[in-house]
Amino acid sequence: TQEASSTGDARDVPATADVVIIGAGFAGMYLLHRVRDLGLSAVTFEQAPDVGGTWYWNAYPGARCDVESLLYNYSWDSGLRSDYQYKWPERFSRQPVILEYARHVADRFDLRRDIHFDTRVNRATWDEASRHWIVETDRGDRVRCRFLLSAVGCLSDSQVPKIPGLKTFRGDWYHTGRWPHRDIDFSGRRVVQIGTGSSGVQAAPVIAETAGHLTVLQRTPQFCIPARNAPLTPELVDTSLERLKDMMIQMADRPTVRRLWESFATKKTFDDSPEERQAYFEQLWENAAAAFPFGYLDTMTDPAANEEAAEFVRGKIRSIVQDPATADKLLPSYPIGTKRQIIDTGYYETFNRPNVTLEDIRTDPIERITPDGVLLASGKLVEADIIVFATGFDAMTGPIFRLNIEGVDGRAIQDAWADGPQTYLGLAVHGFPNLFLLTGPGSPSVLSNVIQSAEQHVDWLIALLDHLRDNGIDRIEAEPDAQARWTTYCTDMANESLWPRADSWYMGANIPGKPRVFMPYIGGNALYQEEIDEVAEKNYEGFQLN
Ligand code: N01
Repeated sequence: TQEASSTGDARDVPATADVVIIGAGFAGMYLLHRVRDLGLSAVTFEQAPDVGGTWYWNAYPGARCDVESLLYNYSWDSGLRSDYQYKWPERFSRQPVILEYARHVADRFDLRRDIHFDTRVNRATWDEASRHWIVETDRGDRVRCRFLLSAVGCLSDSQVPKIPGLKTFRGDWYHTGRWPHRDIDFSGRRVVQIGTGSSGVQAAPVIAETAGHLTVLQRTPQFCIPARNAPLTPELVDTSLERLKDMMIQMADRPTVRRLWESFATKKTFDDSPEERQAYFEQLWENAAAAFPFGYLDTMTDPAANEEAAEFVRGKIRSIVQDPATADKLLPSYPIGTKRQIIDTGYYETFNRPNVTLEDIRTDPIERITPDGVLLASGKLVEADIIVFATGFDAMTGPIFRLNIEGVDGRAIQDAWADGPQTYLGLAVHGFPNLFLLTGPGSPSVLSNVIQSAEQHVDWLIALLDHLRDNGIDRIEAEPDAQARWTTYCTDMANESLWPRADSWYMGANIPGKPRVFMPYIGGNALYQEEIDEVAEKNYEGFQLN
């Protein structure tokens, strides 16, 4: 029995609930399902008009997943998984296909009745006296809850860079992470695309197919490995399932694995002769997709080994791109694998098209946007009818800060994290009792199959909520020492690798003024599972419960 919200609208948002969940992407949907099973009342707020999270917003041309379809879906319901097994049309699913799957799940498990769409949480305040969170939304809702569970994702705060003059632009502009759900007609139009991360690398080849002219403005060249996407015939599904099952067993059977990259490789780069290495890199180029930088044990730790892999890919770029000056501009110099590894379909080939131009804005930066296009520092005006911003996100912390969370003594999470995110297990934050972050900083999230990471977090959290209820505990908070140890552990682990050496969004380097801290946990899901299980087994060691 729930009283009606005093300030809410006619949408019937309850004024109290055991749990408020923020976000109805893959983490939020599973969480809602499990919370309900536990018999707790839940209110879910979702800023989009539909479920799906990132797969709702990133509807740009060419958007698709870089994890294989047969793995990029929920594993918690065997019926759901087997029903879908033969339905995935391609090895790597397109955005609309994944969104359709999310919708199917919402309907199949009747999730929508507890989700309030088109509603953004814009404030959450801890009330110590009652041990409740008070959650407020942009629609005037106000809900008191015992537990606040954030499932806002890591890449949901899209960033349009502050380039002077955008308001004067006469054409249309779009950000890949907030793409409209309607067809954008590029035919015959002059398109300027800013940004060459995963989104830009996927969008450019598709936009180029119909655009009159596409100019790609590139700040940092990227290493891309062919995705080798293919239609999933029933035969291919069967062989892929066997292959993926073997891979999982192999990974689970290696108890010495302590780091993500050790899951995939068995030998070091210089164990092989140059000829063997070349042959092995060729094999990885054909088959490894996003696992390319994990082909050898030391690619992510030894600069000389990394350079071997990097130079192999640079050789491929030189051989694919016909114009040597353009090929030269496309050659990356950061250690391969230290930015999110991109897998592509025809990205480098796109620059062989007569209607595509590449501009290096590292040497000739953007000065401003004019009514007619993008003006570069050299005085060159790149004329545009449409500008596509593929400029990424304020990753991991951005979506959490937008919630305006105030913990004990009214302290804002932005202040607590002024020097970078600090968490215990990537799940909890000292000073913010009864708040849990799914797939956030300090957890494997963006360095894993994130659906699997979300399930891992949900399962652990549900067991915790059950334990708290059984033991009559209504307040749980990470201890400061445990949080400091976890944060140092994550940083030290990252520093064993080359990851922190790139200017990546993992490091906060894409956002001016953001602290440079490596945010994800690099140990991989298997090690992480052991660690969070151990904490639970030791009666939630590192947490204060009362
Ligand atoms: O964003 P990004 P994204 N002026 O930050 C450039 C996931 N994802 O949306 O590298 C000019 O990677 C920026 O340049 P630089 C995936 O985890 C997955 O592409 O900072 N340029 C870069 O080129 C991915 O990593 C999938 O120098 C500016 C680009 O914009 C993450 O989302 C698909 C600029 C941004 O690249 C983010 O990818 C899509 C400025 N002011 C996304 N600011 C798949 O599953 C930024 N840039 C396949």
